[in-house]
Formats: sequence, structure tokens, C-alpha cells
Amino acid sequence: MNNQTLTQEAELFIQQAYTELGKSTEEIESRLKSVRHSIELNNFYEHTLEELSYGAKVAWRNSNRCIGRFFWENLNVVDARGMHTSKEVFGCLLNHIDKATNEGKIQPLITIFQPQKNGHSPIKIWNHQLVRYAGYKTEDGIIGDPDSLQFTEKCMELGWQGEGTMFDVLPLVIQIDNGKPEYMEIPKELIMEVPIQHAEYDLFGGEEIKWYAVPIISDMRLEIGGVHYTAAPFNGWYMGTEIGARNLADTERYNLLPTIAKQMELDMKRLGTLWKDRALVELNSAVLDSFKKRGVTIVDHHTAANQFRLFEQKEEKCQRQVTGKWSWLIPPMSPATTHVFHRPFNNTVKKPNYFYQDKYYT
Ligand code: HEM
Ligand code: NRG
Repeated sequence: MNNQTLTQEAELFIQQAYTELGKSTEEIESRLKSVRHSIELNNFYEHTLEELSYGAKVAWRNSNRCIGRFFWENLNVVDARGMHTSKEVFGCLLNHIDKATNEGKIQPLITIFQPQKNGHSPIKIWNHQLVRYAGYKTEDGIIGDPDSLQFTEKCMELGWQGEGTMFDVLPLVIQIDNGKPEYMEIPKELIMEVPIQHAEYDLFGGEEIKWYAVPIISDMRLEIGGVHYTAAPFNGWYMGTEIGARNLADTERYNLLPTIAKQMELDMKRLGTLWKDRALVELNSAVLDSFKKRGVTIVDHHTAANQFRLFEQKEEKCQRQVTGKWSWLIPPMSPATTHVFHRPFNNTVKKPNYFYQDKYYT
């Protein structure tokens, strides 16, 4: 990014943020002056803690694919811009997992590392999520999460070895200043997992099926006022369908519906018996019950949709247009039972926001 674009983006952000934060025109002008000066001198400016924190929250508010945005003001922000060594970064990531998990009472949290400067990313996190299960290609098919095949292979090239179960937690992989990527196993006691159990059926035929408590996305780029935070892992809590209607159900993932239907003794001879739908409902009910029983925060898709409606109303009150991506906002189960299905959304991408970035491995 050249200085002109950086200055433009910075000015837009400072104007918007400072206005929303109720600051005076004098404060805005003085901050703009110092930002312009810094960019001229160093091709860069540094966000104040307040700007960083507000930017991360507004980026969540602007996340068009997220149904959880009602809580955007409750994001906890850790400023990790002072971290340099791999040891320091690993330490912050472990702290993030611990603090976000909070013994099951999950806290929305983001840890923000140094941003890109002059196109160089000093800190790279290779993981898609901080906690995720490995996937292995074997002669008898895939074991574990098929979505992790490529990253698992990379970890093994670096010297990591998993146990080979369906639920091996992958190590953290980070790269400092284009050096050799380093990996670190996450201590078991930091990883909260929930065994999925149904009150009436033995859904999985005795096999232990579980999922981790906290989804911590670690491969997106947070952009605030022209500054690119390429390492900024964030989390909220799960909506049940993410696990029950996708991760455990997709044929390209754990593909558990056939097993469940057999266990439930459903008639699978014809698709028209709706055995997949029946199995899906019981799996999703088991996910929600199991998290609840363990005291781990989770939200069902009906409640999440209602909370999203409150977000829409709050935004309207503040005279801001809600943007959204319909195809992502509708839940993957019974979408038409939620109001989200029945209205259109404007998918304009506002900034600050979280963006996809290229993977660091091929
Ligand atoms: C996407 C729910 C918190 C940013 C999503 C999705 C769901 C969801 C269901 C769609 C995921 C998918 O289909 O794979 C929630 C809930 C939260 C929460 C229940 C509880 C508090 C957050 C937080 C942030 C965030 C804290 C950022 C600070 C995003 C983004 C996406 C997303 C950027 C798009 C991800 C992608 O494209 O892969 N959220 N979310 N969400 N959420 Fe949230
Ligand atoms: N579907 C993914 C996670 C995507 C983000 N979902 C959230 N985000 N709930 C999965 O692992 O199933 N969040 O920040 O809470």
C-alpha cells in the first residue's frame, strides 16, 4: 500500500471512529495531523489502544457473514503488538485459548499482533483455527477431519506426529520474519472438549465423538484504517449447527449421518423417508445438550437469529445500514424457520473488517 492510500484510509477511519466515540472536532483534527505526520516520516502510523480496540469491534460489526454480531461491543481486546519472538507469540496464543475458554463461560476475545509494515508480515500464524483436529489420508480412507489434510501434512513435514485418532489436536504453527516455521503442541489441560451424547440414543455406536469448545479463527486479516493486522486470532462461541449440521454431518467432513440413522434404526432404503433430516435433528440436539450439560457456552440457531434481529434493530436506531451476506447468515438447518431467511441483505463490504488472506503453505 502506498502512502497516499494509507493516509486516505487512516483519515476515513479516524473520522468515523472519533465521531462514533463522541470526540470533539479539535481532538479529531489534532489526531489527523499527527497521523499524517507519522505517515510522511515513517510510511506508517500506530493506533492508540482505543483506536485498536474500537477498530476490532467495528470490524466484527461489519462482518457480513456473521450472525453473532449483536455482541460486537463485548469483544475483549488484547494488545500483543509488543511481541517479537516465537516464544512470546506462542505464550500469547496459549493465553488466548485459556482466557477465551474461561472454564466454559466463553468470552469473545481477539489478540492482535504487530501489523504488516511496508508489505512485510513479521508474524504469521499458519493455523486456520488455534484448536482444530488433524486429518490423515490412509489406505482405509481418511481419519480425522478431511478439512485439515493439507495443514496436517505440513505439520508432519515440520516433524510433528499425531496419534492418529479421529480427534488429534493439531499443534500451533508460527513463522517469524520469514524464518523456518516452528510448531508447538498445545498443553492438553488448556483444550476444552465436549463429548457429544444424546439423552435417548447411542448415536455413534459406542464411538466417542466430541468437539472442541472454542472456535478461534487465526488465518484472517484485520484491517483498520489502512493498517493490515495479518495475525489477529479472534473467537466467540459456537452456534450449534456449525458443529452438528456441518462439521460432523457434511459428507466431506465427519459424515456421521449414515451411522446415526443406522443407530436410530431409520428406514434408509429411500431418501424420501427423510432419514437424513431425522438424523440431523437428533445430532444437533445432542450437540446443544452436551455443551449445555458441560457448562460450555453455545447458541442454537433460533436464538442466534433472534439476537441477530436485535442487532438489526440496534443498528437502525444508530442510523447505520446493516450489511450482510444472506447465503451465510441463514443457518444450515431449517433456515426458513428464522426471520433471516425472509429478508434480503446488502452485501457491501465496509471497513474496518476481517478479510481472507492467502495461506502461507501450498
Ligand atoms: C462467521 C456465529 C463471534 C467474526 C460466523 C458464522 C457463524 C458465526 C455461525 C458462520 C460460520 C460458518 O458458516 O462457517 C458467531 C457467534 C459468535 C460469533 C455465535 C458468538 C459471539 C464472532 C466474533 C468475530 C466474528 C467475536 C470477530 C471478532 C466472524 C467472521 C465470520 C463469522 C469474520 C466469517 C468467517 C468466514 O468467512 O469463514 N459467525 N460469531 N464472529 N464471524 Fe462470527
Ligand atoms: N464454522 C467454523 C467456525 C467459523 C466461525 N464461527 C464462529 N466464530 N462461531 C467451525 O469451526 O465450525 N466465532 O468467532 O465465534
